Amino acid sequence: MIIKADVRTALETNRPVVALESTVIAHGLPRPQNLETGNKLERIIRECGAVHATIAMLAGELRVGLENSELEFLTHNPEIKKLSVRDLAIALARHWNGATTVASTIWIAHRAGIKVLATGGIGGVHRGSLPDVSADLPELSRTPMIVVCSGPKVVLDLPATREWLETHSITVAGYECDEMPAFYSRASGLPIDVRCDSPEEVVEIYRAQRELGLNSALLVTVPVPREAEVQAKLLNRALADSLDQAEREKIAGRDLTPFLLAQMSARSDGATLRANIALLENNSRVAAQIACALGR
Ligand code: PSU
Ligand code: MN
Repeated sequence: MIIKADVRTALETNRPVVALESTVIAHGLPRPQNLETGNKLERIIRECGAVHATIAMLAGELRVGLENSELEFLTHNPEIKKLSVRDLAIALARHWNGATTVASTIWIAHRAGIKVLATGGIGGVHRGSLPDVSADLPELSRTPMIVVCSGPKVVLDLPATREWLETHSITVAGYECDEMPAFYSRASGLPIDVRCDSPEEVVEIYRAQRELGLNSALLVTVPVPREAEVQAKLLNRALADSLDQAEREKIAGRDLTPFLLAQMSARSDGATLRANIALLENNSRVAAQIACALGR
């Protein structure tokens, strides 16, 4: 594992660090917004007084913290693989370049000693009867980190995903909200376990988890900023059409989530893309504030 010098120094001196995943940049957002967003998220974290550590695999090496040129490489290269935990060993053995999902990013970040990750929406239980369950979920159940997101992606089976989180003892906090947000939408009708109104309140619960010796993550769910929320009618229509399209084209496995996100954006005139970027920026800010509070 190669940890970038500024990240290593921050970890050694107990300064705040926020991990970022790279699949959202390489596969979740289109060009050129992906690179712009990647740079912006890093800048937001810096401006909040924390050190950013974007995680990826380059030429078979686990990388914690990237140079600008490396981030750019990830956003401009169609050959970049989407690596979940099951792929890490193959990528290492075969010297691949790949972007890491939430699952593989927290696997790496935790082993590097990082306590906070920011992302957009976590993976979960897909709709349909297969069942297709993201590796994000089991990894969250065994990784003691704070994961800041806007809930599971709305393309998923949200009630089933909420049940999975509960069964596997992943504590779900609502950040300044009373129900679990659903990615592009502030509402899901599904419960949170606890409401937190400040970074300090999040840190208290995280510390209590560690005191109890629990291994699961603290999922901090932050609603998309009001002005960027996608209106329910537009969202539901785009969603139904996108799900139909995926079924017609028999999209499955690792391609399903990126396909659905791209479809949603095309079918909403970019409204979902604007929401995705706004919530990523906001989540990065909240994650940095939590990382700073952890050090106090
Ligand atoms: N958040 C976003 N966009 C994304 C993702 C998260 O706003 O594209 C990525 C994360 O890397 C997450 C992955 O781990 O989508 C889930 O993919 P899957 O359903 O195949 O596990
Ligand atoms: Mn899957």
